[in-house]
Amino acid sequence: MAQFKEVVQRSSLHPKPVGLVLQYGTAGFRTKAQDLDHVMFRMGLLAVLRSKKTKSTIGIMVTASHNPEEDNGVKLVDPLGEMLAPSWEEYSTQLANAEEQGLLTALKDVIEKEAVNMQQEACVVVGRDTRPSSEKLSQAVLDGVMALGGKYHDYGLVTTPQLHFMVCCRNTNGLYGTASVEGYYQKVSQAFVELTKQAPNRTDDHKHLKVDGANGIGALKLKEMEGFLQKELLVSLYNDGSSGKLNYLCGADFVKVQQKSPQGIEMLAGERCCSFDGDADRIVYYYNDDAGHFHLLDGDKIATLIGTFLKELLPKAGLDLQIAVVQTAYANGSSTRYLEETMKVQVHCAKTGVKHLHHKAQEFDIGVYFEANGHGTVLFSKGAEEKIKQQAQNENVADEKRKAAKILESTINLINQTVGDAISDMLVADRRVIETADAERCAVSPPGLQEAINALVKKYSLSRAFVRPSGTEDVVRVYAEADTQGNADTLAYEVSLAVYQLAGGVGEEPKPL
Ligand code: G16
Repeated sequence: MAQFKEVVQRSSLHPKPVGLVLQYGTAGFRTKAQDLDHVMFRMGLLAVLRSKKTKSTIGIMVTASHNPEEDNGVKLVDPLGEMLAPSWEEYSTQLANAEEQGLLTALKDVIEKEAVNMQQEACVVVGRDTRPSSEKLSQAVLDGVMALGGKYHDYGLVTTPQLHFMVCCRNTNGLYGTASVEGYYQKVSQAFVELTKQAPNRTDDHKHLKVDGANGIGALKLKEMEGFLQKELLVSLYNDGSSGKLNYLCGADFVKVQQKSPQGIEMLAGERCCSFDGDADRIVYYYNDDAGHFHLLDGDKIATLIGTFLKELLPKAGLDLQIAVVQTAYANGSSTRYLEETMKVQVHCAKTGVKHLHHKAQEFDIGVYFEANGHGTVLFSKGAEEKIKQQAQNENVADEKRKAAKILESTINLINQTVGDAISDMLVADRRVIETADAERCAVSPPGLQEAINALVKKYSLSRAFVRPSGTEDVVRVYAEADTQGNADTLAYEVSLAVYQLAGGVGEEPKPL
C-alpha cells in the first residue's frame, strides 16, 4: 500500500535509537527530549489509527508537565477529552519500541487486532507546551499524522486542558464549546462571571490572586485570558517565563513537595496565592497566616471544599443526586475521615494517574476527583446535567431552588470536565522492582518490604505509609503521615531507609529529614 511506503520513508527521518526501550508511564511517554523524536512520529501514526477506529478527532499534547525543562513527553487524548484507553497504551508501547525494520509489522498488527478501516478519514489535533524542544517534537507528530494521510490541526502553544477541551468540542459538534482558544476563554470566563454575581459583596481583596505560572504555558495563556474576566479576578502573575526556568524552584509540584512558596512570590499574611504546573493541569493554593506560617491547600483540600460546596447546594436546589469523591493513596487520612464521617460523602480510592480517577468518577451522578498533587476535576453525568438544567429553568419551583440550580449550572460550565485544569524520594537501581497492589497502598515485591513498612507504621499513631515507583520520573515515591510533623518526617525517613536496603538502593543512603 502506498500509505505504508510513505510511513517507511518518513520514518527514516525520525530514526529510533537502536536498542532504546521506553515504557508508557502514568501519563504517556516521558524522558529526555533528545530520545523522543521517533516516539512522537510514531504517536502521530497511532493517533491516526485511533481516530479511524473511533471515527473521532484524537489529541496529542507534547509536554512533560511538571518534569524538568530538558525532559519532554506526549499525552494522548481520546474522543471525549479523556486520556487514551488503557488497551491502546500497549499498542503505543509496541510502536514506540519497534526497531526501524519492525515498525510496519507493529503498525499492521494494531490495524489487524483492532480491525481498523483504513478507508475511514482521520483527524488529529496537536498542542505543545513552552519547552525549547516542543516545537520540533510536535513537528514529528505531524509528520506521523501526514505519513498515514490523516488530517490535522496544529493548535500550537496551548495548555494540556485546553487541548482536551478542543478534542471534546470537536467530537460533540460544538455542544461542549467552540473548538478554539478564544472559545475556551469565553466559555470559562462567562461561567466565572456568572458565578461571581451570586457573591455580590466581593471586595478587591477577595478578587485578588497571586499566580505562580511555573514559567510555563499556563502563564502565557492566563495573560491572554485576563481580558475576558471582566475584572472579576485581579491576577498578579509571577514566574511568567520571561526570565526563570520552567518548573525550577516554582510550580505546583515544587510547592507541594517542598511545602513552601515558590521563588519570586512575596506573600503578605492572608493573601491568596496559587501555583500551576508546567502544562497547567494541576493547581495548588496557599497562604501565610498572621504568624507567618505557610498553609497549603492541596488536591485533598480542594476536593473537600468542592465536595462540601456541591453537597450543600444540591438540597437547596431540591435535587437528589449521588455525589462521590475519588482520591488516591496519597490522600491525607484526615481528609478522607472528614469527607466520610462529617460530610457523609462516599470516598473511593484509585491508583495514581488521572486516567484511573477519571474512570472511577464516571460511575456517579457527580464524581469529584483530585490527586493530592492538585490534579483533578469534577464530572457530572449526562443525567445529572440534564436535571440541573431543567431545575434552573423550572418556573414551578421556589426562586431559591432555581437560584441554587443556576449556581450548579454555572459550576458545570466553569469546570473543564475533560481533565484537571489549572489555569524524594530516593533512587533505586531499578524502581520497577517495587510492585504494588490495593490501589498502590501495599507493596507486593520485593519480599519483606511491606512487612518492614507495617512494623514502622505501627510505631506511630494515626500513621500511614506506602511506596510506589513513579511513572513519570526515575524515582521511588515515599509517602508517610502521622499525628505530628516530627513523627511523619521520622516515619518517612525510616521507610526510605527500608526501601534503600530492601529494594537495592543506589547513591547516598537516605538521611533523616
Ligand atoms: C502525571 C499524571 C498524574 C500523576 C503525576 C505523577 O501528572 O497525570 O496523575 O499524579 O504524573 O505521577 P507519578 O507519581 O507516577 O510520577 P503530570 O501533571 O506530571 O502530567
